[in-house]
Amino acid sequence: MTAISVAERGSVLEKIKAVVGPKGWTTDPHDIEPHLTEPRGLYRGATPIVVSPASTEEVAAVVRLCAAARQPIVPQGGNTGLVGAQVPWEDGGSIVLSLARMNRIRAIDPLNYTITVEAGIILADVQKAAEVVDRLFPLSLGAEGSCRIGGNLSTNAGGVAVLRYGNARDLALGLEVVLPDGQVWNGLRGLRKDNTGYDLKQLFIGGEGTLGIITAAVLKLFPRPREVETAFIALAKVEDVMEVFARARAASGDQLTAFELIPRIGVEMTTRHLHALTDPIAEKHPWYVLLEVSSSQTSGGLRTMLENFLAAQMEAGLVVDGVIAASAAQAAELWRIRDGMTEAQGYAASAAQAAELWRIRDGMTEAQGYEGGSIKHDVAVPVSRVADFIIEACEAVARAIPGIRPVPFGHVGDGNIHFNLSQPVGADRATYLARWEEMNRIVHDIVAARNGSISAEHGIGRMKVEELTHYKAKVELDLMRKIKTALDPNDIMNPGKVITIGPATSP
Ligand code: FAD
Ligand code: 2HG
Ligand code: ZN
Repeated sequence: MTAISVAERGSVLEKIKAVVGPKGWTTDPHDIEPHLTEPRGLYRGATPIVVSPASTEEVAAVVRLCAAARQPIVPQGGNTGLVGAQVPWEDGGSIVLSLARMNRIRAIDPLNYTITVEAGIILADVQKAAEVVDRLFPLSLGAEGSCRIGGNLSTNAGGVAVLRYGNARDLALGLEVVLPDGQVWNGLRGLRKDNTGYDLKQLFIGGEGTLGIITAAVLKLFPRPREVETAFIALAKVEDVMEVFARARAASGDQLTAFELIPRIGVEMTTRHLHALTDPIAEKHPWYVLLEVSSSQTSGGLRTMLENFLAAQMEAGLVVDGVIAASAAQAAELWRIRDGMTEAQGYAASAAQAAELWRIRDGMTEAQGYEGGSIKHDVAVPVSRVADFIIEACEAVARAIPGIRPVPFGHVGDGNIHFNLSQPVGADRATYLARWEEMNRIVHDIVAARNGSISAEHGIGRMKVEELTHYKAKVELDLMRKIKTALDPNDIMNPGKVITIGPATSP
């Protein structure tokens, strides 16, 4: 990491404190702690200070000071990222810049179907604000109560409605960004059409804080759905899952909003660990899909369409059982199973629990850590290859570690499989997790053979930096490095994450 002397650091920290005022910084170890760990207990960093500016001007002033002193910065939103990108390095050389205090709605324009928000607003609060003006902000994911828009954009978050509305990249019309030299780029345009040169906002979306700090965004809104129908269906074979998906798309027109795969082991894990959750279908089946259709019209035909569709699939032998939610409350219960998948596999639900997870990490037993160690893969393959990927990858990992428990789940309608691998029952967690890279290679090779992606929606962070260099073409890596070097020549923005630009910057 860029060298900076102790005296220089002390001086820059004092200047930063003066810029943001007493409410805008903390060096208290207790207050800093939640910013250092990530909730699976995989990484724990260090920092001398967490800075929380209250305005774009304050962010810019902080960045200018850091640029002058070559002081590395780690931008942080809700700290729910799953690849360690938001966690500072262990050497304590970076400051954490939290956007949490920048959580205002700057404007809402129902006629233009847009909302302009500061980067620190929590995703669920954007959804609620849209609802108030009878609009929908469709980005939706399990962490929506704590992740923040700047983090969603910086990771190009996906979630459960990509099928219908696209990912974060598709939902942003304009950005305001503080660049690594402290200049502010005001690109807050609410335009659907704007071909005035390179689409610069796309560099920062998915940039994981390595190219600049997003301080505000203009986001797209949509008509509110008037009818929503949710079904939980059971299937015998994963090949049938994808056949049902193709048929559901055709049968529902453009009304399929979500198509989420859950394996039997996922239902067992969530019902075992999440409070008051029960199996929605009495019989056990190998695969389930949580399927949602929605319409902004109120013709009342959606439920009949879904019932007829499922009856036809049962007749065809593809769907073996299923329930359609009778109320919004029942639908929410079904979604709790889906959204609880991450927690049940060992993700702490709160900062306090995360800290505890870290403390007990090495000696963790199955009971303490829900299902014990979980080796993660967030991969994408063409939708037509989802089933054969799952079958081949399950066989391959079982050959390597007998008793391993694959938990393939998620947004298969987008070709995105969270191919997570829970440790064999009774295995030692640390010994199991030590095989992370070996498992990654097995799974990612199978993905690469299908022209897939080793990170569908969570990003690269620090977890997949090496893996990226293994699978991306040199020409693509070189382009990424050129962009990083052009925008951030001193490598102060989240250094060492996503792409490294030289030995001097490799932590
Ligand atoms: P953080 O974790 O704080 O940061 C993530 C990255 O963005 C870091 O690189 C950070 O430096 C950078 N960053 C944050 N704010 C800014 C900013 N203002 N400017 C520049 N850089 C910034 N992800 C999905 O895509 N789909 C899912 O379905 C999904 N489900 C999840 C479910 C659970 C239970 C959990 C815990 C996580 C899930 N995630 C999912 C991952 C995570 O929620 C997303 O990546 C989210 O978008 C991160 O937002 P955050 O505010 O927590 O960002
Ligand atoms: C989800 O879809 C998230 O629930 C998290 O992307 C996936 O836990 C995971 O690996
Ligand atoms: Zn996901």
